[in-house]
Amino acid sequence: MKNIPFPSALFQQNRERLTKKLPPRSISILNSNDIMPTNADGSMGHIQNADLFYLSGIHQEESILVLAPDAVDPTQREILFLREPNELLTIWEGYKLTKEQATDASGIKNVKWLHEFPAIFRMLMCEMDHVFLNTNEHQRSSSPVQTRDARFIQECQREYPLHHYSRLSKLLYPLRAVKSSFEVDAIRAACDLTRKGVERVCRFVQPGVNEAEVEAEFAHEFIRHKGQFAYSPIIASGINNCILHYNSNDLNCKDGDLLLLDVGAGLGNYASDLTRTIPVNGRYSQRQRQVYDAVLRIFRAQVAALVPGKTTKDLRSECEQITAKECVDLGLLTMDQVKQSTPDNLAVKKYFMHGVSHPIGLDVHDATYNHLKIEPGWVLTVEPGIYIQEEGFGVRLENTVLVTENGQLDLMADIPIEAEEIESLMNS
Ligand SMILES: [Mn+2]
Repeated sequence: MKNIPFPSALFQQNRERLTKKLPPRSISILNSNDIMPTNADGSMGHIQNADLFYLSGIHQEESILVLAPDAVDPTQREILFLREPNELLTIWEGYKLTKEQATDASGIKNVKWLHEFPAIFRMLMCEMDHVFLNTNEHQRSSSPVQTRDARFIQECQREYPLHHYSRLSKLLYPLRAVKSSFEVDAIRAACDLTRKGVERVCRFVQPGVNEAEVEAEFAHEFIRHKGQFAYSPIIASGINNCILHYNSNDLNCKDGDLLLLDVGAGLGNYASDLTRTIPVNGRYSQRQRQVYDAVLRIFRAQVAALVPGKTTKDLRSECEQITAKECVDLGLLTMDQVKQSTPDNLAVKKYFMHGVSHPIGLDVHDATYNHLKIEPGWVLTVEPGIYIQEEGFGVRLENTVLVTENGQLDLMADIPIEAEEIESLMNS
């Protein structure tokens, strides 16, 4: 990932917001993500821990952030520990941050090298009572691999068993959900890059192109603007429309088929998330258009439904209700089937089986808890769909939307979504 600079004020502000929620004599410790190995001497690219980045703006591996707002020595209240650069490291791995650069990026004045961590940490632990440690609490996270934070939790609790331990995520996730103006601008820039990709692809697609070529068009547009895919793109033509997480992206697009594009650009550390379903030959068939317009109506209704006070679960059940009605109008379900639905056995799930909104920001599926209620400043996706296996196609539409005090701001409002707009772009 290419580093897009943010003002250090963003991270300073984030630390202040967290500090206000901490009880007296607290210490919080956050670790970088590991660089994951592949085979032989290979490794994957480094993806920074989003919580550490949120509080420091630091991209580098093996970094540790320590926050102890009540430390007796005022210089110890915010400390960043980094790998010490040396000539060998620079030759093999490239440039590592100097202390001055780390201060510029983070606003943290006290930057130390990693070898100084144990002694300073011990001193602070002896002063503090409450320890806040970082965990990944996304409900669908299922990695068997232990993170650096998880290893640290074990070491820390073994070394200091009588401290009072708490989960930092409980405090941090509600903060991360409410985006600052810096963050909204960053997400908006990612959305704008997604727009460039969509426009390019709509002009490119025609019968016979391969899904892989379509993916490459997006990649070209994203990478030349210093962005990347925010997540593995789904480029799914024909019946693959109905496979929710299809990502083999290697079939030829056939005349008469629909092509589902679930693709978002990431820029700096921020993500965007979009889905469009376009006709391979540039014109929707009558039936495709019927389904498309139904999904677009649901989309419009669900954007308007993004109001403070609701949970994403509330949004999902509202969406299920209106999707069920549209499925009746499309002849997919009968009124009786809809009426006989029970919460555990919704008829509409045959055609719409996923959630309609998730928060987005540093992560595509951003840090959240199900019980959190939407507040102004949240950025969420809106992504209804109708998937008709028996007719061999599905339609999903998705934009990234900001919730404001008095409504919603669709950050992708300028990306074509009406069927006619898509057709005219494809035929231009
Ligand atoms: Mn999404």
